[in-house]
Amino acid sequence: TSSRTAWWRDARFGMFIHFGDYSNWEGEYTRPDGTVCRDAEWIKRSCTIPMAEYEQKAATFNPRNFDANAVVAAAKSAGQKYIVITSKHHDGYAMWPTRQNAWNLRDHSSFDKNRDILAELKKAADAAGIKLGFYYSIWDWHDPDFVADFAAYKQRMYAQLKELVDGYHPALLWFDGEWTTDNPTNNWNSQDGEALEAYLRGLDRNLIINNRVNKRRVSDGDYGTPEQEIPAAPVDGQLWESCMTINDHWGFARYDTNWKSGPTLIRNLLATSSRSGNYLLNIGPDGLGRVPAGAAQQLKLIGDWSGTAGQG
Ligand code: JFZ
Repeated sequence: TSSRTAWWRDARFGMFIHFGDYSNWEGEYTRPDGTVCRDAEWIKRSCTIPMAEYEQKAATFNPRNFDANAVVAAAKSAGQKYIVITSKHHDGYAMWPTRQNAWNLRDHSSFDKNRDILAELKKAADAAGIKLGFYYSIWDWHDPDFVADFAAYKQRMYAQLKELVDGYHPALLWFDGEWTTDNPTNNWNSQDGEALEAYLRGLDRNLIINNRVNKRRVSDGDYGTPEQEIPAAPVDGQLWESCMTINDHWGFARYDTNWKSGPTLIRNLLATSSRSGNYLLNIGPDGLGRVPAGAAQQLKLIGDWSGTAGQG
């Protein structure tokens, strides 16, 4: 344990945010034959939406109601100490104006060209004393080079991560998608993981990085990431964080109002912290960028119960 990870070890409770162009589908795709297919951040893939159609929909994405202060206030109301938002999910769409391609919220949307939601969130989080981190998917469904020319893809990925680290100074990076077998000749291997981790620590030696940057071994990154489960005991003294949905999806789905109850959420928070883990509880803002009222309500319940609301 090092002083570098001290804030994270003490935090115990964070907010995960799955937000992207997929949020604009609101969890439902109507096929040309009229049948309906449902999923959230995976909708492109699970519902086999043709790329051209998926891109057209992204061009209408306009999260004009995204309010960074409201998001941070919701986190505060729950007693959450850090926020991890999807900067790029598997569909490859960047939520900041990346210079590596045009598949991003600035260049491929109907959103205000002067706004940058990651910058807005960073500013609001800093003002509230909340740490900000970025989820970043190694797997990319949009960039043809993910399969065609992996070296070229990796170069763009490094460039995007440099944009994120230099431009927004995140406290943490949360990798995912290292497990894909989409490219059988170029699976993410331990050399890839080691090289990427070393590169990032060269950019900012204080970064906290999850172990999905590599092969999820105890020695990879700073902490393990069991998903939708709370392990009975920590693995080999490794720091860990359990991420969970607050309903049944990560991304927004308008029909999903199956909010976990206050007692369930509080039990999960207690179970993780009593085993020295962190609890990363997810919300999925809707296509306009609004935090669903049901999610905000459950977050406040946790804060009211634990008495930490507004204490920072
Ligand atoms: C991944 C994503 O595919 C998903 O959309 C979401 O972002 C989630 C937080 O992470 O899903 C996973 C990742 C790892 C496993 C399962 C689902 N796993 O190791 O079993």
